[in-house]
Amino acid sequence: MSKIHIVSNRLPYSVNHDGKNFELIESVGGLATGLKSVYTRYNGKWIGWSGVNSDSIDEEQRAEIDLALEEKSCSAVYLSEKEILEYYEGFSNGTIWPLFHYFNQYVSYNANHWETYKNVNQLFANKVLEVCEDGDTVWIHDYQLLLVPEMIKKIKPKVTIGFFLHIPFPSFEVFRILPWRMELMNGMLGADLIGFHIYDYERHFISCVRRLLGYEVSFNQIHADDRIVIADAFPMGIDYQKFHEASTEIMHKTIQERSDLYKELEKYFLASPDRQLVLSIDRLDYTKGIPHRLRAFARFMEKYPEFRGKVTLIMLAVPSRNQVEEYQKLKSEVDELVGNINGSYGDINYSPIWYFYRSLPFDNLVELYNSSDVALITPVRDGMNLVAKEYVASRITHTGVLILSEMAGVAKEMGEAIIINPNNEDEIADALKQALTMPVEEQKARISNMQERIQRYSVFKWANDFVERIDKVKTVQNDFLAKKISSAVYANIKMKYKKAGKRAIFLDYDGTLTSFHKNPQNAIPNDELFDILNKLISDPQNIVTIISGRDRYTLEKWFKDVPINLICEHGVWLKKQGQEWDTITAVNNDWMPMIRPTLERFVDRTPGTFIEEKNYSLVWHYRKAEQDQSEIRANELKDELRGLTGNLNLEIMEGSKVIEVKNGGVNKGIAAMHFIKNEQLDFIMAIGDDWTDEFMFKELPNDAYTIKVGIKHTAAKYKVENVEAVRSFLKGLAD
Ligand code: ADQ
Repeated sequence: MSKIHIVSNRLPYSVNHDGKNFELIESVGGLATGLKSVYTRYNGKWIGWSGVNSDSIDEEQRAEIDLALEEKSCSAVYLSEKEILEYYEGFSNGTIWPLFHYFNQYVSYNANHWETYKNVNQLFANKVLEVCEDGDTVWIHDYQLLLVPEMIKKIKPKVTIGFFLHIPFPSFEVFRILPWRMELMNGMLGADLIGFHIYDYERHFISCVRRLLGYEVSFNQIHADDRIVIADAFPMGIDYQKFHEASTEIMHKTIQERSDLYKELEKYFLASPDRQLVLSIDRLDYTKGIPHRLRAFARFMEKYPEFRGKVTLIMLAVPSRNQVEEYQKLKSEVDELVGNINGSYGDINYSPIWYFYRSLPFDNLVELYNSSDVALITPVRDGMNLVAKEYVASRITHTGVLILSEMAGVAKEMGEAIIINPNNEDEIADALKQALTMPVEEQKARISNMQERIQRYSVFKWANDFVERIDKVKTVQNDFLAKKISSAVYANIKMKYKKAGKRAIFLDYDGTLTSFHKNPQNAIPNDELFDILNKLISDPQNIVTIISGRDRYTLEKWFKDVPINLICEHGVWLKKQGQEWDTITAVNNDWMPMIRPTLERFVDRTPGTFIEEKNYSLVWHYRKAEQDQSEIRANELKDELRGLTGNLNLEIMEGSKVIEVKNGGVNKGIAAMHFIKNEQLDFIMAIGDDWTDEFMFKELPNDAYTIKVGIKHTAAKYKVENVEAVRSFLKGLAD
């Protein structure tokens, strides 16, 4: 069985090291638990940083740590103090983190940090390359390792790579700000499957791929140069049972068995039974909207004074990245706000806010989830937010209310929460009132619905889903590989070619013999192409035909010195060498004045597009236009045209960045068959790249060699990657 390896910035064990001795401490976080279930089941390794500063240990100590980690199937990357500072705190947390969370003002642009980020990503990739073999799968996590997929793929293309981003992927307008945007994009596209928490991030990523790299995308399949890459959404879950069971257990404990924290809470409740608790938990991070939340809580105290003395906000902030200046400033701001609010609304017996700046053991966390009437989770931007799910999972009585920011990925799944805009203090104040007075029946209905969903889609299901999807990506990719012309297939075609008495060869032009140009008039054949064609034509046994959607004047002009056959406008016009232009069906253009105004309207609305009028067709070109917009317009246009062309016997053809309307009853397949109908042929071959060529692939006899250029689905028997591959294939045949 092939293995699955996990790669993340941190290993699921941290190494506690006092300069002499060390111990391994297992991480009990949900992600670690979920992923451990994957790499242990599939016999893989977990590659990551152990948290040790490599400057502080010698070779011997490192070997000892490695050995201990080896027993846990972990393989450690070691980072020096400088690397930690520049790769982790610098580029990861000082550049990518703020930018991807839309905090442009905090983004640092430091070329040294970028260099170190690249180098450290290479260290991770090297470590992975040491442990993985062809056929294995590697699942890489998060924004610290965006370049690792490409680094692995380059060296070991037969390793399947999954990548999951735990934070938001920003819109193109934000992502484009980064000087290193291309490198990061290409880095990620080394993966075969790229996962995000929600569809919005996937959509942003795909739009960046289109705009920055110009790759075609159909649905969520990205047609990269040599591979299909799939982007998809996998909303991460939690270990639901763990929270639910721990909460049940805690509920059944006597007061004496409970923690000190709970005993304090109990005193508070006993003092006044109508008291209510609002809970907020996060890392102290500017993305979590903590100052906004505090101001909104003050607004609530102000607006609804009847709750003063009765409602307390327990605010838990886990210290985080406290070396970074923005985090230090945030800490001061939060300290000050808490002080102000407690000063303004508290008294000797009552503090509106209980503020804890520390991490808590799991049991305490569950106790808090269990005892709080409301969870107030208001990030200004958050990839997912697991605290929301943990709160819901811990509500074993099904009571409780979740107030949730619409800016958290989790809001997409939790429609039953009270959804707020974190910047709207008034709305949050009202939401608090609504939550604190919500009838129990309504609370139960809302919580139960959410519980059902997060129980089903746990972190284990999430991890399994991702792994299964990687397998499906392989199937899509293999569809291409299965048809790719191998050396054995090539040898066979060449042998049949040599033996054949008479041969017909149909070659599409744009995207097959030559690459696309923004301006189609610039896609002129070059000397290399003329050489190849002349070689093929010089063999009297060959009937070589260019079969294209182009108009006849252009092709005639370009190939006037080459004795080649031409089929133009998708089969409307045919010209055998030495003969005049001919057509196989009676076609007319009466329909053009009716259709043209529609196309003109689309040109007016879509900058960069234009109309080409061929003899028997009208074409709307959108290659030069802004990609996302023009694709939407193309769909609209097709839709409108379908309505208009119903009774006119017209065909709407979608080529590569063109929509063409032409007389029905003519296509490349019919034309090619017409061309060879009286010939005695031993070898037929057709090469083309877009779906107008599919007519040819379908119509030609079964024993024809039909070859698709590119990785899209096709009726052709074989595939080649690109124009260069077509040229070298034809050169090989003709030699
Ligand atoms: P985080 O930004 O860390 O994660 P979150 O998803 O809420 O945010 O996870 C926090 C975790 O820390 C929770 O499991 C919670 O129980 C724990 N925790 C919080 N406060 C604690 C405390 N005081 N003591 C102990 N434990 C505490 C990033 C992204 C998120 C994304 C996750 C997972 O920023 O958007 O949801 O990764 O992909």
